[in-house]
Amino acid sequence: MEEIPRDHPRYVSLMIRGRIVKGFEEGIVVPQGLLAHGRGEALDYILGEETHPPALEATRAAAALLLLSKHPVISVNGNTAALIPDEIVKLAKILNARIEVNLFHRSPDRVRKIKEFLQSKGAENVLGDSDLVEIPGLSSQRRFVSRGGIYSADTVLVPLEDGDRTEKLVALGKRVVAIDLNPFSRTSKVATISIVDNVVRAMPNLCRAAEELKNHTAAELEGIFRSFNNEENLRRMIELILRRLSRLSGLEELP
Ligand code: PTJ
Repeated sequence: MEEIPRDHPRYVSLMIRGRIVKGFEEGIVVPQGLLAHGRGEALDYILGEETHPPALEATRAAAALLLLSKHPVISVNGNTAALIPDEIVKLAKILNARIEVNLFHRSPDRVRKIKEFLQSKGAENVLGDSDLVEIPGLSSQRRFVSRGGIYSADTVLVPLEDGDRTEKLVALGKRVVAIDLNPFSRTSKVATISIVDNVVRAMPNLCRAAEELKNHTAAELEGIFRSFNNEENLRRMIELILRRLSRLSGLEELP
């Protein structure tokens, strides 16, 4: 990978871009994943490439919900495998959660590559390549899920998702935690908890929150989860974006 000067004003963003490109070269990320990443970058630019208080609150509520869950599953696609493999493995260990490779542009070869890549980072028992069943009513390739994984999960973490599946998972009675920089997306709107943040910041934060809340009682965790309102949280993120846009554009500050 080409060297990025440390003093470059966009050093972090370029390093992250490098991870996606490397993932693409290794057959983990699809070309469409590069486009999705660019969309994410544009939204993150508006957010100032930092985590905002509503996202941190959503992260804490998500940690509480995941700790309360009996059968949590972390769903992994090409982009998230390339961007945050260590955090996926770490969070799975903290939560005692399963990891499942679930792809929109599914091919047996990519599932295998992503599985092997996660195993090289210390993941155990990565699901997604056998004992598959179909999510009813879902036409995309994401419908193929593992019977012992997403299919029987009570809560599914979907970092960076494409919308169609979240609705179906919620309709099946599952709780969904989404990490998506787009607060207007269908995923963000229908998820139980949406963390509007970049996965590269949200996942380390989620690991920290889960570590911190791990020894809380179920009643305390319930309290944290129940006091969270996804619609209200998304509204605050959208207001924050509007304020930032008016400031960035030099227009009069919105009320
Ligand atoms: O690996 P596959 O085959 O499962 O395919 C993965 C992609 C990402 C190509 C697929 O899921 C897809 O097409 O996704 P979409 O519909 O482009 O949606 C991706 C969403 O993630 C968009 O709302 C982006 O704004 C958002 N996003 C992109 N990068 C990040 C992000 N959200 C959080 N952190 C990011 N780094």
